[in-house]
Amino acid sequence: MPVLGRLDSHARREEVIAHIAEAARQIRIQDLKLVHYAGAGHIGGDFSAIDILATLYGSVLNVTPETAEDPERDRFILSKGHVAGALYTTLATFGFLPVEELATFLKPLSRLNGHPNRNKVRGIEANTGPLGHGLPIAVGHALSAKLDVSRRRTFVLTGDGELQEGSNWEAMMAASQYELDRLTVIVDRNRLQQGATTRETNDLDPLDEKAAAFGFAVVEVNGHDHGELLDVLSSVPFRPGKPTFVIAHTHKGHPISFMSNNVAWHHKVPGGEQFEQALSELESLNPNV
Ligand SMILES: Cc1ncc(C[n+]2csc(CCOP(=O)(O)OP(=O)(O)O)c2C)c(N)n1
Ligand SMILES: [Mg+2]
Repeated sequence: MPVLGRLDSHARREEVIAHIAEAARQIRIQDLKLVHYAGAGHIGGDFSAIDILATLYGSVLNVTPETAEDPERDRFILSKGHVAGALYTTLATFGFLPVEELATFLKPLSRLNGHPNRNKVRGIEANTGPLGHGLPIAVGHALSAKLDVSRRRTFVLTGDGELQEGSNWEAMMAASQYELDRLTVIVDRNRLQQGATTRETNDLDPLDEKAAAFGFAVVEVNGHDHGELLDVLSSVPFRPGKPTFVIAHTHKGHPISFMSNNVAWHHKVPGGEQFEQALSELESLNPNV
């Protein structure tokens, strides 16, 4: 698999979108293999987040493998750390770690653990896994950027079930108090958590009104539409002095026919026939590549 680069704002929009779409397809293929061969993982949440990750690393984030230690790089924090597999496959696709290393996922002595570890893998900004920690860490990064009078931006991806953790709302109050308009919270709004819908568990709606009441500029996107994601994520902030809250409407397991929007695929592992079918569905997304 060729390593992909980041396309910047000088590239044509259609070219960038095609680049992101191909990256997302490659990431899903790698992620399917990763989960299948490891016999564990969170493929449903991986697949709902991958279009967002591909857009961020494919064009939006000002970070490459060469600038992964640059203090002025943009920061991305994966707060829903259970989808570490999606982050590793994204980082490998964009050259932060060798693609061959993905085969070590969850193996003894591998640095590709079930949750991301910033001390082990270049490009990972925070150790996450216990839900509700990434957004508070992101607020710290965004505040430090503001104190440095820096233009670096901070993006954090949370699950929607994860937003049931009160720590997020404390952090959001602080973000709004400090007017952290270079902070963007992206919510993977797939309406499913582990074993149940968010509505059955602890309903978040009206999420847009709640985030606005906490001082955020709120925008909603189709979290699988690369054009919409690109336009929104590259246009933040929308309101001077306000942090941004992007509600990305997604489906767990997207776009696999038998996984999409099915809560069983939170951490189910595709066996032989399911693996083959999912692989052929992904390969046929763009047979020319
Ligand atoms: C504090 C905490 N409680 C429970 C878990 C176990 N857990 C892992 S994923 C998950 C469901 C998360 O749902 P959501 O945030 O909606 O993620 P997604 O649907 O994107 O997979 C749970 C309960 C955890 N990682 N951390
Ligand atoms: Mg969810």
